Amino acid sequence: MPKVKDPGLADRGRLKIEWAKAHMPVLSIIAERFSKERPLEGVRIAACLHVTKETAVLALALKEGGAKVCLSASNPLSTQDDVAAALAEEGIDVYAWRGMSEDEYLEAIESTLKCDPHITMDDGGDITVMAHQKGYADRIIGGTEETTTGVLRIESLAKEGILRYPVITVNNAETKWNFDNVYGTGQSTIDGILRATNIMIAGKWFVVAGYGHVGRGVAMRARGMGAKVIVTEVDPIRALMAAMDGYIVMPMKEAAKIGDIFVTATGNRDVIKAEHISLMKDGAILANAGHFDVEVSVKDLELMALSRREIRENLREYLLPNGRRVYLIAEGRLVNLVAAEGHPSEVMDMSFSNQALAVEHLVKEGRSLPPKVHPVPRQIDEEVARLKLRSMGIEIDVLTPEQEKYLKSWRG
Ligand code: 9W4
Repeated sequence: MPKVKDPGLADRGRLKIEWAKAHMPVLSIIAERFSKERPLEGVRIAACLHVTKETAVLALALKEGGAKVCLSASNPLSTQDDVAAALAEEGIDVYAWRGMSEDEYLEAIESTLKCDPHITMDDGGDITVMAHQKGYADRIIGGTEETTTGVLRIESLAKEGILRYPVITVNNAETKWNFDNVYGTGQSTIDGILRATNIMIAGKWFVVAGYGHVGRGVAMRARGMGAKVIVTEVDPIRALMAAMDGYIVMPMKEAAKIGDIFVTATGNRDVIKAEHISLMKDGAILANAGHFDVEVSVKDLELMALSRREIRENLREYLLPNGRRVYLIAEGRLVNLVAAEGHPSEVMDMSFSNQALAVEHLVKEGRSLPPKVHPVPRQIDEEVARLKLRSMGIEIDVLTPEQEKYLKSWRG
């Protein structure tokens, strides 16, 4: 029996799902093909994913393909209760509500394993690990994993020699991580800052700490909105790339004195701490788009501040001993998830299309794959890109036979 917060929210959830689907053309094409070909007829899938409108489009696509889908949340705080209610009405076995306890969270995952799945779909590794710990693994044909963290955990199962079924790492598909990190996080980080503050970006000094994929996306979008963008880095090669992309590069101790808005995207801790905060201008705004909540030292802010106030939702003011005020968005947690809605549907379209096609691949080939971590097959990755281009009305060239021959000759 599905378990959601309030079945009465289903109508609102259905509208959200409809809106997401309208912006997920690739997954829609796949769903249509699935409904004709029914490649997942009789397949039971236990999925542990963030219960969002985009995940709903994926779950319904799998159902169109003939699968029975059991779904639990992959974070106790990320469930959209209206979406969960709508999915329950659509015949998905959902066990998810926002604010569930840690015990309820684990019970929900186990409930989906009790559906006796052929396939697991994971976001963070929890269901894959539990399937192995609780003796469900032997009946499972294969699994997929959506994130870097999950891939690392599953690789460590493989290294210890205890992984019992093949897992496809959707995270490492080109059409997933390139687009998630740069364009998804880039846009949704700006979105989170705007929702939390409603400030104007144009003309501001915008400091981006870290010039990996996320930093690059954030810097690009901040510049596009008219900010003067400064990048800080510790890696000389990345710093050079930022400089040649036209950004101003300097150490955080210098940037701290200039910035109006600071976004961290380094994957490391204490990137902004007391020594920087004490240099900042009155009104400086801090946000984190990197890992967990460690990049901005909230501890330092709390220790330094004479007082603090909640100014708006997700915006806290700290009054410093020097009389200046600095503002922290979403307690230093991921600004794009807490203050906005994560990646836009158009970006999830690609990662979830990889998921759907990876499941189809596992159903066909999984029994002959060794119990290892496997990349998404290149044809699937390219198919997703091709369908996305087509949905955007973009055509590309194809190699002539002479060009193919020429390439082969010099490649040897
Ligand atoms: N969401 C999340 C996590 C924690 C959290 C304290 C109030 C990730 C990927 C996708 O992790 C996700 N904590 C919150 S809100 C919140 C939200 N708090 C903490 O105070 C609120 C998450 C994948 N994804 C997209 O990006 C878009 N559609 C998707 O499925 C979703 C959610």
